[in-house]
Amino acid sequence: MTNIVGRVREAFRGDQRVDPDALLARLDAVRRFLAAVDGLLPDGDLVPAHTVVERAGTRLALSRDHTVVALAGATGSGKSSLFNALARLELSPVGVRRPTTGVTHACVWGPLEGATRLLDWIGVLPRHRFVRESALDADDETALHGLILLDLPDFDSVQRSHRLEVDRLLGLVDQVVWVVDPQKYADRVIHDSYLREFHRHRDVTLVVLNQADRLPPAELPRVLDDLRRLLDADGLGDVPLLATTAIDPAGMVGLRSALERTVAERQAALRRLAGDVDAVVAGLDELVGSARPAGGPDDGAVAALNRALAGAAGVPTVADAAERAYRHRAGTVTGWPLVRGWRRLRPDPLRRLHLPGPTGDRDDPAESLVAATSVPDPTVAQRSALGLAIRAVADRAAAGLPAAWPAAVTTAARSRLGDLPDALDRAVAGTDLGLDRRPVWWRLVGAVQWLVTVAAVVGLGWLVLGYALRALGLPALDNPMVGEVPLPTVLLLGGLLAGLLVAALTRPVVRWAARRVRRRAEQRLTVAVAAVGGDYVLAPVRVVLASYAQARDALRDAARR
Ligand SMILES: Nc1nc2c(ncn2[C@@H]2O[C@H](COP(=O)(O)OP(=O)(O)OP(=O)(O)O)[C@@H](O)[C@H]2O)c(=O)[nH]1
Ligand SMILES: [Mg+2]
Repeated sequence: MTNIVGRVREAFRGDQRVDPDALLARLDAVRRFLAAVDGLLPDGDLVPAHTVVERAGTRLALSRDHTVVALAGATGSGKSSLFNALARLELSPVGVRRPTTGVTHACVWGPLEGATRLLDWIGVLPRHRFVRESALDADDETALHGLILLDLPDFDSVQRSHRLEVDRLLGLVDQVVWVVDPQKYADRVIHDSYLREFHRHRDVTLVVLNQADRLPPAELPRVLDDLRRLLDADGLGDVPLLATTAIDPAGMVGLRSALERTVAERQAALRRLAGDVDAVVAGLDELVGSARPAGGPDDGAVAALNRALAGAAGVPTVADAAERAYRHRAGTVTGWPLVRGWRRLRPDPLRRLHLPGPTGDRDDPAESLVAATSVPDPTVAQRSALGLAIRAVADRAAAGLPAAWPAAVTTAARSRLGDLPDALDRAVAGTDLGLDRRPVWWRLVGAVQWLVTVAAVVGLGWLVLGYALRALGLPALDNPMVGEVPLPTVLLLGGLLAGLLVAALTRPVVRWAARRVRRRAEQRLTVAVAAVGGDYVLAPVRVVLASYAQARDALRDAARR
């Protein structure tokens, strides 16, 4: 399984330019990802992605000509002093009482108008916004045109509101200048809570060791080396590290030219957002991974599901009834005519289940609308077998997917469980069991039975008439002879024997045909029931698997720098 984060890291280059269109495409991929997983993954895990999409959309829609740079650091490190030194004006009060700066101050190089909406979004109060554009020194400052410098409160503040303000702004600004001083540069708070967290934004990160003048010149390289080592451990090995002295213009040259480069490149906003997308992708990687799901559950699990559905739908019961109905109906047509009527009085096995009777209709025409059969409800065992089969389908379909997905697949597989009984009932009721038409051979046999019965009745009548005439002393009938036996006797006995013989010969044929009917009914019902399983169990599962594939592809696109 290739790790997306790994690929992001590989693709990462500190000085790589970020193409705005490529960034927009990545953001679009994050949006597609969010759409694909909507309702499938826990909302809480998706907050950072939603935030980045929303924030990036707004930032890119606002001024791209401005670069928002924040001075962040511990109290007393000299943020406000650097801010004032860069502005060459005393804009943000510098004090001895700590913390001094409680609200963010902003200085805009160039006209304020273009920056106003950006500052509104960032949330700097109008009375703390300053403009650095003086006719006197306009030329000196042109290199910084487009810069919006923010002097942040202290992030290690005793004031909780300061920390919250800093955390909020660090999520919005384009570039951060971390200000440390010789005393506190190794503080754990700055490294553990802030710098380390910023490792994905190292191409918009700059670290300055301020108050360099407080160190003996020989000490400075040693402190810088030590700081560099700490930055390496924070994952910020390649970020620029400068020494500054806020109280001496000469000590500001390095920082000023670094900011001039940043402003000239106009890349900071794009790089920051690209870093945000990297962070989001890395956070989502575990949720989605890169497993390629099967197109659906395997054949074995589907076959087991279909068997369980057939059991729950009463397919064996209906197939059995179809076999008995065939025998019953054949009997009413091919049986000995004198007992047919009695047979007809017995209920048709299929009609007892409220399935189509001999004429293909139902007892009550209204029933066909609701298609409710009287097939017995599934037993507890059948229900639990169905539950297990659905679970197995979900498990097999979700095999190999990252943790959050199997639950989503199982939920999808069970999502229409409540509708399943009615759907199965409708499927059974709507299946043509192949019993609508009476086979021609039934009628032929029925006609033969009538013929031989009529012969027997004629023979009987003839004999009775002969006896009656003889009893009354009237002249006897002249019975024609068939060999040695009188014709009426031949008709009576022959008719009866022939009837029995036809019945005896027909019975095994009917049994054989009834078994075929049963098998055919079983096949057709199984197909109908499997279609219900496809619609009500497999289709929702496939939707989740398709969403997974879309999410995975979208995340892969979002990871592409
Ligand atoms: N010697 C020397 N002192 C400095 C330097 N930078 C700042 N200071 C002093 O350090 C103290 C704190 O400076 P600030 O600029 O208020 O520090 P801050 O980071 O803004 O502090 P908070 O607003 O409380 O977060 C002040 O007394 C400054 O004069 C520097 O480069 N060299
Ligand atoms: Mg300050």
